[in-house]
Amino acid sequence: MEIKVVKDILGANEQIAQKNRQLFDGNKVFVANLMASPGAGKTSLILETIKRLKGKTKIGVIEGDISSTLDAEAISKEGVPVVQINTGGECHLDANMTSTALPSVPLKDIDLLLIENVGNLICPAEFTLGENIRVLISSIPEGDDKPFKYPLMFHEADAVLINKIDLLPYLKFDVAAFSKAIKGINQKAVIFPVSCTTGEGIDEWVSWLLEQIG
Ligand SMILES: Nc1nc2c(ncn2[C@@H]2O[C@H](COP(=O)(O)OP(=O)(O)OP(=O)(O)O)[C@@H](O)[C@H]2O)c(=O)[nH]1
Ligand SMILES: [Mg+2]
Repeated sequence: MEIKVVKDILGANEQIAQKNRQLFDGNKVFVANLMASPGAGKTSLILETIKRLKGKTKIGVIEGDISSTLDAEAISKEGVPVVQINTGGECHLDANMTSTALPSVPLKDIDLLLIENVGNLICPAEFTLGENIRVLISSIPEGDDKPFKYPLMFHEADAVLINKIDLLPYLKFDVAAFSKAIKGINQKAVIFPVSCTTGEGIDEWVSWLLEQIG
């Protein structure tokens, strides 16, 4: 019985996600769903991406958090349209929450919508939002065993960013072993070691993102 309920929820989510996708496609907006643990660097990556694409690509942002508008305030300072979704306890965004935010997103005026999901390595992987790509941000302090512990998240990702590589001299993290573990779960995932602090690897990520937008 429990499994059936979960399937129904996910089926209903998928239907709304398809409607969101039609709206995105109709407005020629490319959408990236950014997923990660709390503090991995989702907002930092969005800020770095905005800086690199200023004057080239018109960006909008949806910020998903259980509570607060802190991340939305940081994005807003960059002069980018941003809408905050407070889930009020839910550990992920879903397609319905996203659709509720869309009337406040200027879809006609943007080319790229970056959606920061709620910080969590489990639930966000289950709920599509209507996005074109799913991006997972892992970070060095989390440890290199995460692909084994949270395989669904790694399986679902089109790209995996390994953030905070500036901390590699101080923490035990085997980038080669981590990358091999990801490839064992998901051969198609593109992997980018980056640092939002030093900027290393960010240009490579942004070039890839622009290629996806086409
Ligand atoms: N050393 C280092 N710190 C970083 C890097 N990227 C982000 N941080 C720091 O990590 C902390 C969390 O970064 P955020 O961008 O807020 O992370 P987040 O994933 O958006 O966090 P939540 O929205 O709370 O889930 C901040 O103190 C950042 O300054 C990095 O590349 N290197
Ligand atoms: Mg954030």
